[in-house]
Amino acid sequence: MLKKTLIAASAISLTALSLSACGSDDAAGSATDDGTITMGFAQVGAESGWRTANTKSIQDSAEAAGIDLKFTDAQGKQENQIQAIRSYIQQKVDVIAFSPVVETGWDAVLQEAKAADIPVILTDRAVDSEDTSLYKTFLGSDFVVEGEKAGQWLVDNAADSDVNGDGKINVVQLEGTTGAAPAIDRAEGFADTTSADPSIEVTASQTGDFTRDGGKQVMESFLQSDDTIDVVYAHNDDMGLGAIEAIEAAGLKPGKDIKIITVDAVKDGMIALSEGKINYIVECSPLLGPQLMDLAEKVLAGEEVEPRILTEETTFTPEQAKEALPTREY
Ligand code: GYE
Repeated sequence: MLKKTLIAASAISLTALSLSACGSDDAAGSATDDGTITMGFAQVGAESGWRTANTKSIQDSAEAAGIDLKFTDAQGKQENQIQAIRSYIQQKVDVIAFSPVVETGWDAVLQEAKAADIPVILTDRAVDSEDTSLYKTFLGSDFVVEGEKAGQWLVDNAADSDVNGDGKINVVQLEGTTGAAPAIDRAEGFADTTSADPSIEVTASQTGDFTRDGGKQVMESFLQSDDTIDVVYAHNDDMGLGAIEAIEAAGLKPGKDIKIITVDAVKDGMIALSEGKINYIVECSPLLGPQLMDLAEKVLAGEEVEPRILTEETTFTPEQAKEALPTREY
């Protein structure tokens, strides 16, 4: 066992040596002599419109702030993110930031970063770890509140949402990536709020992995087994857009025959909302780049930062989407 670990460790450091050949020798955790900060960022992947906008925000703001950004796309796999973080540690970047694909399983690699004295900033998604000293701060949305807002809309619009007129509101839920903070929390917030109205029931719930295709496939199978669906609650716009395709293919009108509530408010979602195909969107802002760069600079300058920084967000009805669309950045 020990032998295996040693072999693995030396394999990693060999890779690291070749990676760091053109890097500097500065101590980790502080900017280089010329003041340039190197940030290693381990992104989840490119699963959704939200993620694309988030990646662009991070890349553009790093450039604007003069931060040297090393960026990896983990293609939705935790092991790839862990590998990327390990390589950033070996390269002695000044600061590591990442958006954890799932909540659990991060302690070991974050302990390695801490031992190397490299500060870590969580962006977008949380980790489920008891040791909060493993990261400096967590910048992102409150996903429970997002789920609550989605549920509240349904409670407020219950009379209009019983499309089948059977006195019950049958909701199917398209969940985000299993084990991801936004999937867990958006389900929880929605369930809490809708419990106020006993006529609302989640009759089926399955993951569509935050992708358009995933949402479409799950919705197709829901439609095949149930013709009493009143409402789709999708944990992101992309899955809602996939559900629209499935609903239209089944000869039904999205937004009318089946109500749709989503989270994110990216461009394609907002267009569908303005067309009445989606009924309500809870905003989740992907524009975390400027705040992230600012936090990195503060942390490296030794300034205290708040342990939790929340993103400000709103909600959109179709009318509000029409108004917002012309000036929407993403
Ligand atoms: O809602 C979804 C994306 O973590 C908040 O991930 C993010 C979520 C976002 O794939 O579209």
